[in-house]
Amino acid sequence: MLRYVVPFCLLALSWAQDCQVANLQVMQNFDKTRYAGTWYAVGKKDPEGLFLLDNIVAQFTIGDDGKMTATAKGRVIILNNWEMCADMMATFEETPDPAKFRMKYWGVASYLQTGNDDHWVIDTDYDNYAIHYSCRLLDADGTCLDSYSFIFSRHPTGLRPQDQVIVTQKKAEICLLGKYRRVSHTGFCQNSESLDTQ
Ligand code: RTL
Repeated sequence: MLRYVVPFCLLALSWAQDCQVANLQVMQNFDKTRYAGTWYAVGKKDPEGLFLLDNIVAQFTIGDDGKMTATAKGRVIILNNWEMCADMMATFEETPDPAKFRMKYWGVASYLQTGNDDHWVIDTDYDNYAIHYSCRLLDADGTCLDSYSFIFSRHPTGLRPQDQVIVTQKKAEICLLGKYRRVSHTGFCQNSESLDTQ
Protein backbone atom coordinates (compact mmCIF):
# COMPACT_ATOMS: atom_id res chain seq x y z
CA MET A 1 0.00 0.00 0.00
CA LEU A 2 2.73 2.44 1.06
CA ARG A 3 4.39 1.70 -2.25
CA TYR A 4 1.60 3.64 -3.95
CA VAL A 5 0.84 6.22 -1.29
CA VAL A 6 4.38 7.59 -0.86
CA PRO A 7 5.02 8.35 -4.57
CA PHE A 8 1.57 9.86 -4.84
CA CYS A 9 2.16 12.12 -1.84
CA LEU A 10 5.49 13.20 -3.31
CA LEU A 11 3.80 13.93 -6.61
CA ALA A 12 1.06 15.89 -4.85
CA LEU A 13 3.75 17.80 -2.98
CA SER A 14 5.54 18.65 -6.20
CA TRP A 15 2.34 20.15 -7.61
CA ALA A 16 1.83 22.41 -4.66
CA GLN A 17 5.47 23.25 -4.56
CA ASP A 18 7.30 26.48 -4.15
CA CYS A 19 10.52 26.18 -6.13
CA GLN A 20 11.68 29.73 -5.53
CA VAL A 21 15.27 29.54 -4.36
CA ALA A 22 14.71 32.27 -1.77
CA ASN A 23 11.95 30.19 -0.16
CA LEU A 24 13.84 26.91 0.15
CA GLN A 25 14.02 25.64 3.71
CA VAL A 26 17.54 25.17 5.02
CA MET A 27 18.80 23.49 8.17
CA GLN A 28 17.55 25.26 11.29
CA ASN A 29 20.16 26.22 13.93
CA PHE A 30 22.94 24.87 11.76
CA ASP A 31 26.02 23.96 13.81
CA LYS A 32 29.13 24.02 11.62
CA THR A 33 31.29 22.36 14.30
CA ARG A 34 29.08 19.26 14.14
CA TYR A 35 29.18 19.38 10.31
CA ALA A 36 33.01 19.26 10.34
CA GLY A 37 34.83 16.10 9.35
CA THR A 38 34.62 13.74 6.44
CA TRP A 39 31.60 13.40 4.16
CA TYR A 40 31.31 10.97 1.25
CA ALA A 41 29.11 12.06 -1.64
CA VAL A 42 26.70 9.19 -2.29
CA GLY A 43 24.39 11.11 -4.64
CA LYS A 44 24.75 14.20 -6.79
CA LYS A 45 22.77 16.42 -9.10
CA ASP A 46 25.09 17.94 -11.68
CA PRO A 47 25.24 21.56 -12.82
CA GLU A 48 25.89 22.60 -16.40
CA GLY A 49 29.42 21.96 -17.64
CA LEU A 50 32.41 20.20 -16.12
CA PHE A 51 31.86 18.57 -12.75
CA LEU A 52 33.16 16.04 -10.30
CA LEU A 53 32.26 12.55 -11.55
CA ASP A 54 32.60 10.11 -8.65
CA ASN A 55 34.81 9.13 -5.71
CA ILE A 56 33.93 12.51 -4.20
CA VAL A 57 35.04 12.96 -0.61
CA ALA A 58 34.89 16.29 1.23
CA GLN A 59 36.56 17.21 4.47
CA PHE A 60 35.32 20.22 6.42
CA THR A 61 37.42 21.88 9.11
CA ILE A 62 36.69 24.69 11.55
CA GLY A 63 39.83 26.76 12.20
CA ASP A 64 40.89 28.40 15.46
CA ASP A 65 39.35 31.59 14.08
CA GLY A 66 35.99 29.79 13.81
CA LYS A 67 36.06 29.90 10.02
CA MET A 68 35.08 26.88 7.96
CA THR A 69 37.37 25.58 5.21
CA ALA A 70 37.20 22.39 3.19
CA THR A 71 39.12 20.15 0.88
CA ALA A 72 37.52 17.86 -1.63
CA LYS A 73 38.73 15.18 -3.98
CA GLY A 74 36.90 13.64 -6.85
CA ARG A 75 37.43 12.02 -10.20
CA VAL A 76 37.16 14.38 -13.16
CA ILE A 77 37.78 14.22 -16.86
CA ILE A 78 39.40 17.34 -18.19
CA LEU A 79 40.59 18.44 -21.58
CA ASN A 80 40.70 15.58 -24.05
CA ASN A 81 39.62 12.65 -21.90
CA TRP A 82 42.28 13.10 -19.26
CA GLU A 83 41.02 11.30 -16.19
CA MET A 84 42.41 12.45 -12.86
CA CYS A 85 41.68 13.18 -9.25
CA ALA A 86 40.82 16.82 -8.73
CA ASP A 87 42.27 18.07 -5.47
CA MET A 88 40.16 21.06 -4.44
CA MET A 89 40.23 23.60 -1.61
CA ALA A 90 37.54 25.95 -0.37
CA THR A 91 36.94 28.76 2.07
CA PHE A 92 33.50 29.71 3.34
CA GLU A 93 32.07 33.10 4.03
CA GLU A 94 29.22 33.21 6.51
CA THR A 95 25.91 34.93 5.86
CA PRO A 96 23.13 35.98 8.26
CA ASP A 97 21.66 32.47 7.90
CA PRO A 98 24.03 29.99 9.61
CA ALA A 99 23.17 27.22 7.07
CA LYS A 100 23.95 29.42 4.04
CA PHE A 101 27.56 30.04 3.04
CA ARG A 102 29.39 31.52 0.08
CA MET A 103 32.07 29.07 -1.01
CA LYS A 104 35.21 30.15 -2.83
CA TYR A 105 36.96 27.17 -4.33
CA TRP A 106 39.97 26.38 -6.46
CA GLY A 107 42.10 23.45 -7.50
CA VAL A 108 45.51 22.64 -6.08
CA ALA A 109 46.53 22.55 -9.74
CA SER A 110 45.94 25.83 -11.51
CA TYR A 111 44.20 24.23 -14.51
CA LEU A 112 41.33 23.02 -12.33
CA GLN A 113 38.06 24.89 -11.98
CA THR A 114 37.76 27.86 -9.65
CA GLY A 115 34.51 29.35 -8.51
CA ASN A 116 32.37 31.22 -6.05
CA ASP A 117 29.18 29.29 -5.29
CA ASP A 118 26.47 29.13 -2.68
CA HIS A 119 26.88 26.30 -0.21
CA TRP A 120 23.60 25.68 1.57
CA VAL A 121 22.98 22.90 4.03
CA ILE A 122 19.38 21.87 3.49
CA ASP A 123 19.29 19.22 6.20
CA THR A 124 21.64 17.07 8.24
CA ASP A 125 21.69 14.91 11.35
CA TYR A 126 25.47 15.52 11.50
CA ASP A 127 26.22 11.82 12.17
CA ASN A 128 24.85 10.10 9.06
CA TYR A 129 23.58 12.29 6.24
CA ALA A 130 23.69 15.84 4.89
CA ILE A 131 21.93 17.42 1.93
CA HIS A 132 23.82 20.21 0.20
CA TYR A 133 22.42 22.62 -2.38
CA SER A 134 23.86 25.30 -4.60
CA CYS A 135 22.10 27.46 -7.14
CA ARG A 136 24.47 29.02 -9.66
CA LEU A 137 21.94 30.83 -11.81
CA LEU A 138 18.56 32.28 -10.89
CA ASP A 139 15.77 32.43 -13.44
CA ALA A 140 13.68 35.59 -13.78
CA ASP A 141 10.85 33.93 -11.80
CA GLY A 142 13.13 33.20 -8.84
CA THR A 143 13.50 29.46 -9.54
CA CYS A 144 16.92 27.97 -10.26
CA LEU A 145 18.25 27.58 -13.80
CA ASP A 146 21.54 25.90 -12.93
CA SER A 147 21.97 24.08 -9.65
CA TYR A 148 24.04 21.31 -8.17
CA SER A 149 23.51 19.31 -5.04
CA PHE A 150 25.27 16.60 -3.07
CA ILE A 151 23.85 13.94 -0.82
CA PHE A 152 26.58 13.31 1.72
CA SER A 153 26.98 10.33 3.99
CA ARG A 154 29.42 9.75 6.82
CA HIS A 155 29.97 6.29 5.28
CA PRO A 156 31.13 5.57 1.70
CA THR A 157 28.72 2.65 1.52
CA GLY A 158 25.64 4.84 1.45
CA LEU A 159 22.72 5.91 3.59
CA ARG A 160 20.74 3.95 6.15
CA PRO A 161 17.17 3.20 5.01
CA GLN A 162 15.72 5.59 7.60
CA ASP A 163 17.88 8.42 6.25
CA GLN A 164 16.93 7.59 2.68
CA VAL A 165 13.33 8.42 3.49
CA ILE A 166 14.25 11.87 4.80
CA VAL A 167 16.61 12.51 1.88
CA THR A 168 13.92 11.62 -0.69
CA GLN A 169 11.53 14.02 1.01
CA LYS A 170 14.12 16.81 1.01
CA LYS A 171 15.03 16.20 -2.66
CA ALA A 172 11.36 16.79 -3.46
CA GLU A 173 11.26 19.94 -1.32
CA ILE A 174 14.20 21.46 -3.19
CA CYS A 175 12.55 20.53 -6.49
CA LEU A 176 15.28 18.09 -7.53
CA LEU A 177 13.58 14.74 -7.04
CA GLY A 178 14.61 12.36 -9.84
CA LYS A 179 17.60 14.48 -10.84
CA TYR A 180 20.28 12.71 -8.84
CA ARG A 181 22.83 10.05 -9.79
CA ARG A 182 24.51 7.66 -7.46
CA VAL A 183 28.17 8.45 -6.72
CA SER A 184 30.40 5.39 -6.63
CA HIS A 185 33.45 4.95 -4.42
CA THR A 186 36.00 2.68 -6.00
CA GLY A 187 39.10 4.04 -4.26
CA PHE A 188 40.17 5.96 -7.37
CA CYS A 189 41.19 9.02 -5.34
CA GLN A 190 42.52 7.21 -2.31
CA ASN A 191 46.10 7.84 -1.30
CA SER A 192 46.37 10.50 -3.95
CA GLU A 193 48.55 12.99 -2.13
CA SER A 194 48.13 15.48 -4.88
CA LEU A 195 46.89 15.41 -8.38
CA ASP A 196 47.02 12.56 -10.72
CA THR A 197 47.69 9.43 -8.72
CA GLN A 198 45.46 6.67 -9.94
C1 RTL B 1 32.18 20.64 -2.33
C2 RTL B 1 32.32 20.85 -0.82
C3 RTL B 1 33.70 20.76 -0.32
C4 RTL B 1 34.61 21.71 -1.00
C5 RTL B 1 34.41 21.83 -2.47
C6 RTL B 1 33.27 21.35 -3.12
C7 RTL B 1 33.04 21.49 -4.57
C8 RTL B 1 33.92 21.22 -5.53
C9 RTL B 1 33.71 21.37 -6.94
C10 RTL B 1 34.74 21.04 -7.76
C11 RTL B 1 34.75 21.02 -9.19
C12 RTL B 1 35.87 20.68 -9.84
C13 RTL B 1 36.03 20.56 -11.27
C14 RTL B 1 37.31 20.38 -11.74
C15 RTL B 1 37.69 20.22 -13.16
O1 RTL B 1 38.40 21.32 -13.60
C16 RTL B 1 30.82 21.21 -2.68
C17 RTL B 1 32.23 19.14 -2.65
C18 RTL B 1 35.50 22.54 -3.20
C19 RTL B 1 32.41 21.88 -7.44
C20 RTL B 1 34.87 20.62 -12.17
